[in-house]
Amino acid sequence: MSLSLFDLKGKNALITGATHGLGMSMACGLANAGAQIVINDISKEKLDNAIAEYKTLGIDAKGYVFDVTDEAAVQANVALIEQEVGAIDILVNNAGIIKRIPVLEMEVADWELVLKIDLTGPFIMSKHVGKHMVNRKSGKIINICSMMSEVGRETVSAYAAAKGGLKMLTKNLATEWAKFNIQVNGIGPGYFATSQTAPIRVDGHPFNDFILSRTPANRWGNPEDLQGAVIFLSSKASDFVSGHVLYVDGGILATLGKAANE
Ligand code: NAP
Ligand code: GCO
Repeated sequence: MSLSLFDLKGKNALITGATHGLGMSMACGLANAGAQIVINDISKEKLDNAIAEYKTLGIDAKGYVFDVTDEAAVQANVALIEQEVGAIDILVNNAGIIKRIPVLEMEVADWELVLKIDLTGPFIMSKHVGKHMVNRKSGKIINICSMMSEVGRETVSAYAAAKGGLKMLTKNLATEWAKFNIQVNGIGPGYFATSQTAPIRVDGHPFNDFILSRTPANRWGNPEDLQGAVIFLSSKASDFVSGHVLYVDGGILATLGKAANE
């Protein structure tokens, strides 16, 4: 089996929300596999800082500032990227937020914001990047799902609804665009050490202890743990894989867990 199956030289990859966290790690992985990286963020300051950080890593990332929920901005920036950088071969819908609020206390506005960014954003991005992929009859789309695409937990109802919907959007786009040789898959990270989970990861926080005991690998994920999965789903190696959500979770979804002091 040739490693060239995983070679992304000559490919352009757009990763949303990639100024830090999981997005940045996946972008670095794709760059190291040979892709030209195009990153997005909603903050120009964070984007400029990130471009400089990628440079220190030897990666010539191109940056575009836009809100993934703003369809006009998405359409304009996708056209600009296709013109200035080239065909977008790989789209990673990574941008997302979470709000940890019990349903009885959650305002509808909070609910709608999470759904808008975590589900409508990937829909808008896929629609406008996908139309170019359809014309070229080639493309890879990877949606960053979650454990919450499969299981629930208290206080994250909006996020779980969005990520569950994102899993089904992945399957539907895979169905609709297979005839155009576009593979659409998801990656479902388990619990990873990023700014998004910082509030529930501090030493001594009950959730931190819970996740360590609930995860067979007995550790939080490192963002680098996602690089193999995103390279695989962006490369020729996955040309017959579509509608699949690849969980990178240290085994947590495989197990009921164990007794406290087992
Ligand atoms: P993060 O540190 O909060 O990063 C999220 C990124 O998305 C940030 O760069 C943020 O930009 C950007 N963003 C937010 N709203 C946006 C919008 N409307 N338009 C464009 N960019 C926007 O999160 P993370 O932990 O790296 O997670 C990345 C993705 O993985 C998310 O979809 C998350 O749901 C998912 N995930 C995370 C974990 C985990 O354990 N960390 C596990 C499973 C899935 P700003 O910083 O400028 O706001
Ligand atoms: C939470 C966490 C999770 C992770 C991730 C798990 O509060 O439960 O933030 O939602 O972010 O989605 O896969």
